[in-house]
Formats: sequence, C-alpha cells, structure tokens
Amino acid sequence: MSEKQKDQDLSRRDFMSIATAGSAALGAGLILGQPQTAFAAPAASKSAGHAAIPPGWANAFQPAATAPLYPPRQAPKMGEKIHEFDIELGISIHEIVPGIKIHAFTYNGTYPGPEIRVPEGDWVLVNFTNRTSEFHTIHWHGIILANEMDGVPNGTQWGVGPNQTFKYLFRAQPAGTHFYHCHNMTNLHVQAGMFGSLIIEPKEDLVQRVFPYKREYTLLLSEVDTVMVEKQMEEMLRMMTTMEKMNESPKLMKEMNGRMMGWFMNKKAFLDAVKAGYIPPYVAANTGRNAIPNFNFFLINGKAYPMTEELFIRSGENIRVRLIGAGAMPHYMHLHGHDFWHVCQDGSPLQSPVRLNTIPIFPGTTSDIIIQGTNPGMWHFHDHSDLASTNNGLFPGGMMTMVMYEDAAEHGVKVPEIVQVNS
Ligand SMILES: [Cu+2]
Repeated sequence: MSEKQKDQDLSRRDFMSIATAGSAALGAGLILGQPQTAFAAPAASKSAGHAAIPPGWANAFQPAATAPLYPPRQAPKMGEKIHEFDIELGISIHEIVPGIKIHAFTYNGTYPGPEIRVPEGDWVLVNFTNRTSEFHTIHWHGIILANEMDGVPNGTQWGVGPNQTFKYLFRAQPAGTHFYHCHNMTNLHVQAGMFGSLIIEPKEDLVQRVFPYKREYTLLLSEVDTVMVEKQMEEMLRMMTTMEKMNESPKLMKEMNGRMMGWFMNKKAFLDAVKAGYIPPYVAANTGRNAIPNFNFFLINGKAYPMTEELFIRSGENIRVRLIGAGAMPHYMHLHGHDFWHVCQDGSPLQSPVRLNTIPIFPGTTSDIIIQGTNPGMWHFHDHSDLASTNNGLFPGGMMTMVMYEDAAEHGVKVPEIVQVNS
C-alpha cells in the first residue's frame, strides 16, 4: 500500500527517557511555558484578534469552484499515471484495548484499512477482492468520480460477493483529506472496521505554504458497540451458506432478494410485494431499539485510550492533523493549552483559517488543523463529549490522545509517565 506516516516511530517510552534526561533543566531557571525557539509561523498568530487571516492565505470565493477539475467520466490516457492497489477483505480479530477484542471486517487485515495517498490528477486503480461470505463495496467518500465507481450496492453496482473482485478506477480529485468505507450494511460494516483514509495531495499546497510543516497525522474517529458487532458478526457467519448459494447465480439472487435480504429491483417491485403480504423486516419485532447501536468504545484509528497513538511535536514546529468523521456520531476534538488553526474542511482550504481550541467533527466530514508548537508539555487532545472519554462506561478511555513535545524537558517541563484505566 501507500507509504506509512513518517516520523511517528518515537515511542512514548523514548519520549519519557528524553524527558527524564532533561529534567535537570528544571533547576536551571527556565521559565515554564515559554519556548525559546523562534516561532516559524504566520505573523497573524501573534497579532491581536481571532479573525486575523494568516498572511499569504489567498483563497478568493469562486462560484464555479465546486466543479470537478477533470471530467469524471474520462478514461486514462497514454502517459497518465495510474496508482494500483490491491485490497482484500477478510475477517480478523481486532484488539481495541487489552482485553477487548472483536471480530472485524478488515481491508488488508488492518482496522482501519490502509491509507491510500496519491497526487491530485493521477488515476487510482483498486482491485477489491472479497474473501468473506457477505456482500461489500468500497465507497470513495468525497471523490468526484464516474457514477459506476461510487461503490453503492444495488445503487451504482451489485455488491461484491464472496471471492469476487471489483476494479475501482477513478481520477484523484478533488485534493485534500478524504476517506473510503464499505457502503453495504454500513451500520455494522463500518463499526466492524471497513474504513480508511484517502489523502489526495494537491499540486500546490496552500496549507504547506502558509504553515510550513514536516510532520502530519491522520486521525480516523469512529465508535463501536462491541456487543452488537459480536452478535451480528456471529449471525453473519451462520448465514454464510445461504449467502454463498445466492452468489452462485445472479438470477437466483434477484429472485430471492426480496424475501431473503430485503432487496427489490425497483420501488414498484417493493410496493407490489407489500400489497401481496410481504412484511418489511423493520416492522418485525426483532428490530428496533435493540438493533440501534449503544456505543461503548470510542476510537482513534481503531484504538481507544490508553492505546491511542500520541502526536509528537517540537517547539516552533507546525504539525498538520487530519481529522476524519468516519463513524456515526459527532465528536468535539479539544486541545489543551493551545489554540489551533482550522485550515481545510472536507478536503478544501477554507476561505480563511479559523482559530479554535475545539473543533466539531460530524459524521462524513473531514477537517484539517494546524497545531503550532507554542507551549511545551504533554497536552490532552480528546473528544470533549464526556461520553466518548470512556471505555465500556469507565473514565478515562475512548477518544483521547496526547500532543507530546519531544523537547519538553529542554524547556523545563516534566511530563509524568502515568497510564490510567480507571479513576
Ligand atoms: Cu461491507
């Protein structure tokens, strides 16, 4: 797959050893909270007033700007670059935190799936092979592509059945932070791990120009009802034989769909079936409140605190953080000790960056922020909804991580090494 995020290999333990080694600086008279490094950041951050636009940020309003850069129905031409990826879907065991494991649908064995990162305007070819007994697709969320490639089962394509391969081909547009996910039974399949980031790098990056950065992090935010996932995954495994039989014959599948799966060829076929006595499953007693997820784990890149990965920064450094609302609930990411710049929404640069300390991430949205290294220490970065800072109802846990200054000790800040799983 695409290359891994760089520069994240410094473990918390390494960080602590750095912090401990430098702790003598505490006695050396350093003033806490005042970084000595020159601050490589826009002058606007030093100016008064929250509305100041960082200099160099020219992003004038254009009424036609939402039109695709390239015609979505074009085919690749000679000389155009095609990035090819193989994605195989299987069933894995995924550990959220020690002691909590669930059955997961995984793209290439990871929860969430692998990052796809390509330059804007190049082509993406994904060979998607389904090695499970359920139907799946991949929907390319936020991408402007040909209708047939949109990955909506029984909408723009038949679901990809067991051991079938579907080739998704599209041009990488528009630039920015996007994601992909299964569009079949999304309530279960996304909770079960079928989502991942899709980063399209622009030819000219306004964010990089105005806020020079070397390190970036992508945080996929989601949540899971582990009881529901386990129950439904077990049911799915029991249904395996029926599903495989249906897959043997598309004709049989079309005939059986109404009764077996609740699929109809069109609206009239559905209404005719109702007239003939068909009872839709949502009327039946086995659904309702019990089938609505009651989320008990809240995840960043598939993990809950304390197993979430920290974000590392140094004084004077800018880091870019891509936040993706991949799940079913809104989250309100709050950073302690800093304001940050909200620079992009749903991939595109804002008309002007917005200064915040808490940013709402709604389902299906992406927000890019720039954190400037202005306050050495170890700072909580978490969903400010208290519901989401728990594991199975116990605080602390869930959607929480830390922004860790690698040079905290040099600035006289001592960072405690505590891992807490109950208060
Ligand atoms: Cu799926």
